[in-house]
Amino acid sequence: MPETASALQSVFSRPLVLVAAAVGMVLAGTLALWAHYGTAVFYEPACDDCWKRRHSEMSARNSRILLIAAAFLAGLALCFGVVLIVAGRLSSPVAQIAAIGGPFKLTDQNGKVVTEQDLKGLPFLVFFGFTHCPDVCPTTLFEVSEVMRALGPDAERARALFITVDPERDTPAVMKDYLSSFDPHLSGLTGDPAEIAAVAKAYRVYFKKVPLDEGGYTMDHTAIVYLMDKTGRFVSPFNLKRPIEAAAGDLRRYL
Ligand SMILES: [Cu+2]
Repeated sequence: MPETASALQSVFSRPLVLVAAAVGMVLAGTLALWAHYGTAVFYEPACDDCWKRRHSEMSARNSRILLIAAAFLAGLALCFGVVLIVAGRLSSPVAQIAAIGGPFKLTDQNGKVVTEQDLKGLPFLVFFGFTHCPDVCPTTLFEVSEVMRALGPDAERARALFITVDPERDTPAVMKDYLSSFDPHLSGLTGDPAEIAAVAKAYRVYFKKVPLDEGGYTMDHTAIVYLMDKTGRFVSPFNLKRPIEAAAGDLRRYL
């Protein structure tokens, strides 16, 4: 529910939506005015008989009120239609984010094959990176380790995945050595280039090999930590820039 509320909030905080709403309201008002003045001419009473005239004025007024109401409602409906269409188009990246994740088959730091089936029933964090990363990856893995540590015994019911985007260098043995400095609940996953490309695509992670002037290469990569629930569905990006206890509490909610 908080996700829905914040999604709505983000949609209605967009200037385009507000403009659409304003245009819709002006349109509604214009239609109502048109109904009031524009149609008056059709009901000009033919005045030869008093009773008849009074009767026709009454029905004309009723019709006009109905028309004004109808026009106003039509304008309002149009306004909301426009808002919904605009909001739908703007929030489609949210829908795309919701499609993050999916099946994968990779190898962990102990040489064991891991698939999404092994994570059924466990909420997990996913982070893509590489062991040669100078700062972002080690910092993130350190923070993830702190979160897992803060979970205490509950960490057994959660997982954290570190998936390499550099399978060429990050063999299971290299991953094992690298992860020995972090929390043991972290799984370091690698695979062949096709498997890595597939899992990165499923998680909408960008990565690219960048040659270095001094020789060798580094990797450019998306550095978002994803929170997935126990059914493997994407929940939200996981914010590590907050007190560890708060981050751990957030993960604990999905246990
Ligand atoms: Cu990195």
